[in-house]
Amino acid sequence: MLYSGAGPGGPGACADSWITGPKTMSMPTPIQDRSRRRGWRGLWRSRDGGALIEFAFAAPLLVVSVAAVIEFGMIMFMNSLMEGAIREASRFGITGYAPSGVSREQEIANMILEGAVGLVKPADITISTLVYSNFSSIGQPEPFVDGNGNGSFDPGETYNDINGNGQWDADMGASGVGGPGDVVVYTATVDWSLVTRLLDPVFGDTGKMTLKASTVVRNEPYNVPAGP
Ligand SMILES: [Ca+2]
Ligand SMILES: [Ca+2]
Repeated sequence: MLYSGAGPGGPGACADSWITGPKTMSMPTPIQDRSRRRGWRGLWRSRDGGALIEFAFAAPLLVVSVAAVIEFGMIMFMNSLMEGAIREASRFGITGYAPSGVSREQEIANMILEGAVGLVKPADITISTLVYSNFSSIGQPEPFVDGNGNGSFDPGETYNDINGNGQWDADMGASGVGGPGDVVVYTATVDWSLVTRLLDPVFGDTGKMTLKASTVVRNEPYNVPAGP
């Protein structure tokens, strides 16, 4: 027993009071404190191996978490860029204005590509525009006479070629950016390459995912002559 109340110091005295005389317990001196820290340090040293093993288990999770933050941050940033770019391009498109030497379609494509601020190669961006006469026609099939009554269009059945491309289409939208008063759907599809490739098991071995931004506008009646 290190401490006893039965020595000459009486109850509450320390064991070393047998040598130094009676005294009560007090705060450790700086020397005693350093000595204790060395002891604790030795104890910690003995646990270094355990800490390394714990870190070895935690490190992959930490790296994947950081990669996920980077990937989702970049995806959200890219989505935001493309939505802004396509809104800007559509606002230009509704005016009917075409700069000298550049078609409206090319100018709209240029604006969307510039909106990507070089984060995506032009080859990885697909821009499409579909033109409709009104909003309710968006995504609707061209009307047809269902001769065999099976509920779907079959070759040989009569149809109304709304978009004038010489064939029946499940979506009657026409190509181009439309004329005055037309409804136009702008869509930009980005073949986005992941930055770290650490999340390939989630997104697929190609390390790519598809991002899409879309907007619908009606063109201004820009060919209508101004009134008196
Ligand atoms: Ca049919
Ligand atoms: Ca057609």
